[in-house]
Amino acid sequence: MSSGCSHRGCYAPSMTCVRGEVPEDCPHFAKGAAPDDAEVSAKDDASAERQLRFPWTGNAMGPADLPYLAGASKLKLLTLAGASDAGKTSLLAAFYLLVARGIRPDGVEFAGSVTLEGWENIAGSLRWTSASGPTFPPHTSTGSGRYPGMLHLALETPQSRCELVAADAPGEWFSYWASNQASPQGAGARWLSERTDVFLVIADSQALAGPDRGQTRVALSNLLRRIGTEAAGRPIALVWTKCDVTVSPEMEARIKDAAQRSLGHFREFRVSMLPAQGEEARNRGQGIVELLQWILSAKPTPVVPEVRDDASRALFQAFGAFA
Ligand SMILES: Nc1nc2c(ncn2[C@@H]2O[C@H](COP(=O)(O)OP(=O)(O)O)[C@@H](O)[C@H]2O)c(=O)[nH]1
Ligand SMILES: [Mg+2]
Repeated sequence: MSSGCSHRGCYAPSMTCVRGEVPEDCPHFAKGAAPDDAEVSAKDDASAERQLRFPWTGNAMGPADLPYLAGASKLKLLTLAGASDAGKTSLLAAFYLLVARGIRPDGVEFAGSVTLEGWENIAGSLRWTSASGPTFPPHTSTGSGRYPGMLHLALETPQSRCELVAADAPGEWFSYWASNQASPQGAGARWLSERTDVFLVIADSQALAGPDRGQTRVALSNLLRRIGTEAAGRPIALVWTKCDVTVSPEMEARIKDAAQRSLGHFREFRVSMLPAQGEEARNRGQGIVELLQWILSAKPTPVVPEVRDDASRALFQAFGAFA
């Protein structure tokens, strides 16, 4: 999203003006446009002076765009936390493709999206056909951004409407954040962790079965520990991606044990873009609809305050109650 406006947080003319003005009438917009551009566009736009603009572009959203959706209803922000190449973008693309093709949890209906172009960008290359398996999306690069691209999907469920916003963040952010909460390179992961409603921690079966499995296990354990300290009762699922690849029972037990110690309460899912062995349908993968169903219904659990048998603290609390 390039900005032609000098006002902070305003992305006019690609989106509506944050001050509610027609951009051409806004002093910030005039200041923001480079003189050459301004002259050229003045000539070019002479006929189509005032275009119709929307508060969204269709592509992935940034944080500045969230208030537009948040104003309409309660958002559910979903974070896929996992290493690079763990299968995060493929999983998101799979949600979109299945919903678009009517393969959805019972009673759930597609109710719109303001980021259809963003979904198409990641899903275009997952190209599932009934005859052949998937090809995969391009790598999500770290770039210089501090904020993730977010994709929106409105779903009507039997209980209520859910405005799901999924963050497709680069895996590198989570690696930095897992080893150092204050890491500048992990700022994007920190931003997400502060705001997210549902965490998916991604366990890459292929990496956990491969030659670098030891390193992958340590990185995943660090990530589980970090999320465990930050989650504060928010729902978490441990998602084994690429479950078409078999992980050794010892490795699986060690990861589950790490998750148990770090997270306490969590759900577990297995997903793959490939069909289960012997299954005919090659265009729906495995476990994806079940995971989406859980995401839609997941709710935070109230955190019970730690009871400490500490006399001086009790005295302070008693004093606080009177003060
Ligand atoms: N075998 C297998 N490989 C997968 C699956 N999903 C993704 N991959 C592979 O993992 C690579 C990285 O996937 P991607 O979704 O880009 O990972 P991200 O970096 O976490 O977003 C892809 O290019 C595929 O080769 C799966 O379900 N099964
Ligand atoms: Mg990616």
